[in-house]
Amino acid sequence: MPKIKNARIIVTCPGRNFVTLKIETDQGVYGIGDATLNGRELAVASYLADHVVPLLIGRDAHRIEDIWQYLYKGAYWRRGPVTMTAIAAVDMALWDIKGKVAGLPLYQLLGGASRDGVMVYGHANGASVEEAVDAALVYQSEGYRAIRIQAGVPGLASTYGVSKDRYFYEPADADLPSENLWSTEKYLRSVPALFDKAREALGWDVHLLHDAHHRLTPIEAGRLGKDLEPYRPFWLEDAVQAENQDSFRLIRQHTTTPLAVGEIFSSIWDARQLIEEQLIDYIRATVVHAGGITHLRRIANLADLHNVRTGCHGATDLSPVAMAAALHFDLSVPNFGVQEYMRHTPETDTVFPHAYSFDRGMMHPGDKPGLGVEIDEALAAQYPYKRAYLPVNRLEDGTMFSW
Ligand code: GCO
Ligand code: MG
Repeated sequence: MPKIKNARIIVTCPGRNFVTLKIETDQGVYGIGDATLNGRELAVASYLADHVVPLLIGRDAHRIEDIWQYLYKGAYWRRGPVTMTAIAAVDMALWDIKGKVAGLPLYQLLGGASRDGVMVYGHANGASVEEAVDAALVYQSEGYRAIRIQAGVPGLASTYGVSKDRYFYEPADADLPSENLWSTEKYLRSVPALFDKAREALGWDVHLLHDAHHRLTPIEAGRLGKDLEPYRPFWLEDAVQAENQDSFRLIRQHTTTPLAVGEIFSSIWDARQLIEEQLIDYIRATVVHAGGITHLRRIANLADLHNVRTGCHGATDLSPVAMAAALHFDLSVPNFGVQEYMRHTPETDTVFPHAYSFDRGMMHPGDKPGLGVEIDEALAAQYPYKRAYLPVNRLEDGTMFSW
């Protein structure tokens, strides 16, 4: 059995910050895991280096479930994004090792492929409806079958989901948080027009998605869902803050627009009521922020019992290591829905050479043993950590609001 000999944390910034855990064994085989928590990267790096790595040395790398339980229960302090991201990184690296030892790609260890490929959605954004629709047309011409569409809100200087680059959205853009302004009234007025124009230009054979980024009240979300029903959106994401899971009951009473939530969830407990009461249609928890493959499988299994499908988060702050793990998971899980995919910069892709591929809107993790992704450490060292925060958001009268 391979014993864990050493574990190291690699922090690099090839265009944006990433934290990677590398676990080495006495048999030469090693594994890597993503530990990136956008805007709070060094907290996870320290949690791993100071509190987790000493616990790993000498353990049998094949005992993935036992190590997961040891790190979760053994900390006494349970859940939370920092802890669960650190556990996720260990979990991913151990699955990588197991796959390499078995000589099999990870999806084979998870039960094999349940489908031929993984449908992904890309991000189309624009300062105006016209620009956003133009960007969506580009995605459609590249073969995307699902497109998230966000447009600037008339009367607001900046809008969530809209960046300088229409094909590349990177929100963690400043050394100190940039401040955005928000008006729910202006936003709610603008979205139906966006969907109207998008359907007119793109037709009905493409899935359209939209993200409200936790900014509405349940009744406002119900109204937006209802207004969008004629355009048959694939989902309305993060309509409200999800700390209070009861909120979704109210939204459900008013709309048949499918609901997605969970990119900031760190454990099954954040989603339990939402899933068991069938208050959502897609669970967006990710392999990196929700405790790794081991825990995400548990969430997906619960979801499967209640007709909830997966729609994992896959923004650029999830490194290619997390992206690879997500694709193995997506290919194998029975109740897969869709996977978010935002292309990384060429710098990021060269620091993390990977086997996964994109072809006309579908992705595949590739057939390399383990995760099928590497980190070029010499290159990573050339990109030192650079502090970067996500923006914050205020109402027009200055009230602090959800970003
Ligand atoms: C999405 C997300 C992202 C997040 C970002 C935070 O749906 O892709 O909302 O854009 O805001 O990943 O780190
Ligand atoms: Mg989102």
